Amino acid sequence: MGARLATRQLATATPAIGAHGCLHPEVETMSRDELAALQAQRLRETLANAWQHVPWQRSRLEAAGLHPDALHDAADLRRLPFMAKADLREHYPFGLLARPLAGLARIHASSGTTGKPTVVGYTAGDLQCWADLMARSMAGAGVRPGDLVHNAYGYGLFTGGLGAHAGAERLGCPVVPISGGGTERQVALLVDFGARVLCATPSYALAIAEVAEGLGVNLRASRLEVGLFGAEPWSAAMREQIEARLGLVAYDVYGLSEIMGPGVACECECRDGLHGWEDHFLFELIDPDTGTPVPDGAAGELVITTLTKEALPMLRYRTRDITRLAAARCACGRTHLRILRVTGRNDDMLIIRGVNVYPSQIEAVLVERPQLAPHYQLVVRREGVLDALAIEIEAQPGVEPAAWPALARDARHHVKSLIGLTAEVHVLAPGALPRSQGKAVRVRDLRPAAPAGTTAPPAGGAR
Ligand code: DLL
Repeated sequence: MGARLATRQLATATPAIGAHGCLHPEVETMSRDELAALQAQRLRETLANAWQHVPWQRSRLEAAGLHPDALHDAADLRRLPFMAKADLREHYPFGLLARPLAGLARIHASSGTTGKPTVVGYTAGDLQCWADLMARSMAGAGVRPGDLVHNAYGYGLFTGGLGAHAGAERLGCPVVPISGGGTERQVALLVDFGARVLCATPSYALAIAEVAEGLGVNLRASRLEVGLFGAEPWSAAMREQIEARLGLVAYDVYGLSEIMGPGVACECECRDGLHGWEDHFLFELIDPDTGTPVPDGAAGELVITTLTKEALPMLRYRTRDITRLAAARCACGRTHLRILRVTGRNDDMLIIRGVNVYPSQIEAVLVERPQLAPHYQLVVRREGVLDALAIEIEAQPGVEPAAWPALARDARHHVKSLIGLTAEVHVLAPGALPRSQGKAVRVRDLRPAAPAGTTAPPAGGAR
């Protein structure tokens, strides 16, 4: 009995955390040259895996003249055309997997709002890598072994719940696997169990704050200290709101099911961009119109190649996410590049009377107005040949209805002067708009048929 317990203790040994929360300091602070060599080596292995096991990938590689053995460095990959979500849909459900079903340990999917879901598969080794990277991400954000993690990301086909869960366990943290929803119960358990860490979408974190306030519960006085928020765009102003109302430090975590799930990139304590884990992924930033690399520091669409995925090697996947990259070494000492805040998806961009705008840009302007609540929706209509935008936003509780029209005029003025966009603003009663339990729906597109590429319903998924 004693011997068995001793073995079990060895198997679950608490991970050691280095300076600045580095869980894998030898990798996180590796020199750029070492990182490039590791990437080239892993890229060759990834190409070989795709070549041998995925006929569609092999024909792409052959057409590009890219034999895995001939690959010199990561730059050679630029000869290969991009791949997109449509490629996964076309090979639905399992056509791009490099392993037979029996060789998989798990399947996830993101449902989208139209058509077939995007299906992704993981080997046992893939799940281990994912747990390691999520644990690395959490450690960098200040989570420590033994911290109680309240995980309000949805469990199920969505990668958020199980991804954060496995990362927390890998870090040696007990997890409350509460999933999304049942917000009053979430508030009660946050208080009773005393979690130090909250994992949720930013919009759901706000919904939790709001319900707590309505119940007269002060979560600022709870033991919450760290929040890991992601899965949807959120502005700096939204971060301030969440921090003020929940009494924690909020970190941004990024990921997507096609590539892995949460933990592809995460902020460290410097909160100056999200470290993209370059020992497992190759990042490129392209002009979404031309497909060519953008100049250093410019905004573009993130393209990701997996370097260690066994079940689903992804080669030059267009994420549709718009961001900037920072290559300079971060003050924390990590050498992996930083992905700056993802402002939105290419396909969420609205073009209103010639002005290109992401919902998160509008959010940034609205959330700064103290008498408005951070609950809003953008409604797009067709008026004649032009698109028109209406912003629906709630007043803060306690603000007299008589003051709403003036608030609406003020918000309209700031949206016009800061973004250059003319929009009607409707201030609504507190609680008038639906609350999310996962990803918030920010755009209601009421146009008869949206022209391709201008806008689309938000990237969906089981939340
Ligand atoms: O949202 C994975 C995830 C779960 C990430 C939990 C972080 C936390 P999908 O459902 O496949 O996967 O959606 C991926 O969500 O392409 C982005 O458009 C958006 N997204 C994810 N994280 C962020 C973020 C998960 N931190 C899509 N900021 C991505 C902005 C984000 N957008």
